Amino acid sequence: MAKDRDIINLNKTESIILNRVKNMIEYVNILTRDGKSLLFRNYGDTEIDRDLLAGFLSAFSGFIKEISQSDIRSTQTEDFKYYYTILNDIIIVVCTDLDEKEDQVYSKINMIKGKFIEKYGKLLEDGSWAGNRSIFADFQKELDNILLGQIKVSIIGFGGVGKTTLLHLICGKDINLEYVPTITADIASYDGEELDVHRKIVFWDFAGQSNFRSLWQSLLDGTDIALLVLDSTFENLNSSKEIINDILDKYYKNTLVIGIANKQDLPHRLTPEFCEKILSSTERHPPIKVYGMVAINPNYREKILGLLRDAIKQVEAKNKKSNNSK
Ligand SMILES: Nc1nc2c(ncn2[C@@H]2O[C@H](COP(=O)(O)OP(=O)(O)OP(=O)(O)O)[C@@H](O)[C@H]2O)c(=O)[nH]1
Ligand SMILES: [Mg+2]
Repeated sequence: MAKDRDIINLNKTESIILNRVKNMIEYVNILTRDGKSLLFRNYGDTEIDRDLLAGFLSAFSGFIKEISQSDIRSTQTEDFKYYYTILNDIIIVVCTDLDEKEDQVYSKINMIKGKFIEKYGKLLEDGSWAGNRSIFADFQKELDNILLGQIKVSIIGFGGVGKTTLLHLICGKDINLEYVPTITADIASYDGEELDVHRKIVFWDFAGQSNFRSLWQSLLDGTDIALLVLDSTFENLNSSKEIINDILDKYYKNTLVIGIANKQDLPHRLTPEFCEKILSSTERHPPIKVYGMVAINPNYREKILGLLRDAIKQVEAKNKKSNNSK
C-alpha cells in the first residue's frame, strides 16, 4: 500500500504516459470451459441479452478444441464482436463494439491474460483450484485498470494556496507546515480503494509559482477532474478566475472543475459560498461548486475524500453516457 502513495517528481516520471483509450469494450466475461462464469464485468450501458450470451457460450465448447493457449480468436454478430482466448481451463471473452480497433483489443486482452496468469496462474496450473469463484472477485480492479485506464486528478491554483498540503491530506501523509514551493509538478499514484473505485488514481500537483504557469495548459492534458485551490482571499479569488477564463474554459470545457476554498481557519477569509458566486459567473455548465477546506487539519481528510468520491462517480457516469451516445 505504501508504495502506491509515494509522491514522485514529474521530472523522474516523464515517461509515464497515461493510458486513456476511449473505452468501447461492452463487457468481459471470464468463465470455465464448461461455461460457468467466474467473473462478469459490464462496461457498456447496453442491456446484455442473457439468452444470446448463454447460447453463445454453449457454442464455445466447439470453438475451444481448435484454439491453442496463445491464440486470440474473434467472431461477430450484427452488433458486437466477441474476442476469446483460453488459459488452461479458463476462457476469457471480451465483447466490443464493431468499430473498436482490433490491435487495441488484442493488446488489452494480452494485458488481461498477463495479469490473470500473474495472479492465478500457479493455482490453475497445479490443479489446486477447487472451483471457488470468489477468489476472482478482486480481479475486477485489474480489469478496470487495464480497460478504463487511470483517473487523472489535477490540483491547480496559484503559489502557496495549499495544493501540496491538500495532496498530502488526501494521501494521508504527514502535513508539513513549512512552505516548500513545488517545482514543475509532482505526481502521486493512489490506490483507489478508499475512494470506492477499482481504478488507480493519479494526482498531479502543479507548481503554482508564476514561472511555472506556462506549463499548466499542457500538464492538464487528459485531466478527468481538476481541483482548483484558492486561499480564500479576494485577490486570489479574482486572479483564479483568470485560470478558468484563459485555460479551463478555453481548452478544457468538458473537464469537471471543483473549487476548494482553502485556509478557512485564517481570519477574514471569504466563505466558500461567496467564492462560488464569483466563480460561477464564468461560462461553465454546470457551474463550478466550491467547498471550504483547511488542508493543514487532518479532520478535513474525510471531507476531501468524500468530494473526490462524488466527483469520480460523476465522471464515470458521464463517460458511460458519452460512450453510449456515439
Ligand atoms: N493556515 C493554513 N495554512 C495552510 C493551509 N493549507 C496550506 N497551508 C500552508 O500554506 C503554505 C503553502 O502550502 P503549499 O501546500 O506548499 O502550497 P502550494 O499551493 O503547493 O504552493 P506551490 O507549490 O508553490 O504552488 C504552507 O506553509 C502550508 O502549511 C490551511 O488550510 N490553513
Ligand atoms: Mg506545491
